[in-house]
Amino acid sequence: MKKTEFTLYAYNFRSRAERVLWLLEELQLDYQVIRLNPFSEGVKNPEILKINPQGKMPTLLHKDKVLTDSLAIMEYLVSIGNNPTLIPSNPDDNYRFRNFIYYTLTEVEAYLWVADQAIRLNAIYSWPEGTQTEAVSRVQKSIPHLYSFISDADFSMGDNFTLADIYAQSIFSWSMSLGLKHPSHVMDYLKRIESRPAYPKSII
Ligand SMILES: N[C@@H](CCC(=O)N[C@@H](CS)C(=O)NCC(=O)O)C(=O)O
Repeated sequence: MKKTEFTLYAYNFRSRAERVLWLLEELQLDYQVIRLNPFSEGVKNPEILKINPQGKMPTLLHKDKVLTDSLAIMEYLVSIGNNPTLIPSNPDDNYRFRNFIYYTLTEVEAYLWVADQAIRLNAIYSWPEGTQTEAVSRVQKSIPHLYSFISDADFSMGDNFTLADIYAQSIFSWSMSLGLKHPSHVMDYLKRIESRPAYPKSII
């Protein structure tokens, strides 16, 4: 049997691995997904630790390489893929793109992650009572800046679909799973990007 070029390890529930899955589809790369249960009785799955000692998902195997960290994996895939417009190259567009990514990473995702640690992953991360509420309220304060990137244009960066759209979908849907509501122009944008043919049917 022919070996696939990429193997994506993902959890059997929503995680940052879904970002990488979507990009593999956009780039029409040859891949397989292995979904694993991360824990059994509070102990990390040894199969995951064997592949990535951090025990984190996503983990992507390509040739002899073990790639980790969703955004770094996505940039790697763009660098070897066939669609360079996924990362804007001219200085102004690239600034807007980086501004979106870095702001989201530090001001929004960091708190979504703490909230999730305090809820879904509480067995391994023990946060004090009230952490979830505080983390969600910080997301509530920081996320409106992202709304200003969404307009009548098809995508967050204008006319081209970019990694920022995959990331935005991940962040907006993650925050909705924690009870946040978004304005109607953002919900319309989500419908628009989720209707792309490459949006994976198997996304969790
Ligand atoms: N910065 C990493 C974070 C990876 C990460 O923490 N993934 C979560 C799932 S979304 C995980 O594996 N959590 C298990 C743990 O923290 O032990 C990325 O963007 O890929």
